[in-house]
Amino acid sequence: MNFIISLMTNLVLKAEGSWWDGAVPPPVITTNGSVIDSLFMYTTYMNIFYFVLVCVGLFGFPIIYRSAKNAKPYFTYGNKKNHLLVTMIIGGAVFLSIDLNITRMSNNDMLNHFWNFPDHEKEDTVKVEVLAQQWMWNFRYAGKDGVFNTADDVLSNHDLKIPVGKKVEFRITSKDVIHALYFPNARLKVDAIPGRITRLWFQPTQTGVFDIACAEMCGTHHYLMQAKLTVYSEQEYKEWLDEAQHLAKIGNDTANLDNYWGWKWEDK
Ligand SMILES: [Cu+2]
Repeated sequence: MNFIISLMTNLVLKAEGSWWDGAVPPPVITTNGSVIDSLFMYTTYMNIFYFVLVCVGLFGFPIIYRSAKNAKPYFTYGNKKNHLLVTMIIGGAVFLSIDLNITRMSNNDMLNHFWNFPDHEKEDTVKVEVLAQQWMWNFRYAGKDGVFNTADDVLSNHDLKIPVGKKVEFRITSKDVIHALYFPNARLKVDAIPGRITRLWFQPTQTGVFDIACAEMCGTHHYLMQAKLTVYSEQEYKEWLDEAQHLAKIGNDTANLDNYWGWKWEDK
């Protein structure tokens, strides 16, 4: 469905590039983003299958029962036992093969991938705290001491840097209204809600620069909440982090309380 909607939107709005560009989602750059694509493709193919079936009936029956071959019309209310049975079988097949099966697939994806958060004690992971505000994305790394909301934290706006191959967990909140942190290339988004901490994680598989957006209409300048995601090689990331930590140490205004918007990261 997503595929068809974006194809239609692109045909109507004539977005940049070829008409096909808007119909295909941006490349997946994470270990498990492709499960979302599979879900969309499955839904699309099943819809096409039943659409073709409906068309066969819609155009086939008028031809089979045309007046030239059936001079005497046959009247029916369609309420005989076998009519009801056929209706129930078709309805049941749609329900089982589309609704129930995509519910099963999404549930599996949730449990096996998206809610299967990394264990920070056992694995070498990256932790990032995120504060959304009208209209900016603030990112925070714990710094050398490994503790969030201290003077040596690395802070950045609209610019997120992570290493390739490592699991990255984000904990997100908002300063004002509801926003939504959206990584199109990871096929992930989660709401940023004032007074609550939400979270998501992914593991990038390739380096490069990608988009981050706000996926919640959060006010007049909602469109300004675009940020940049840079996936570095491990070496590049290490060099960047060393430099950023050095700059944080000499540059962070430790007296400015606005800089302490972070919180204690707790693993249950
Ligand atoms: Cu926003």
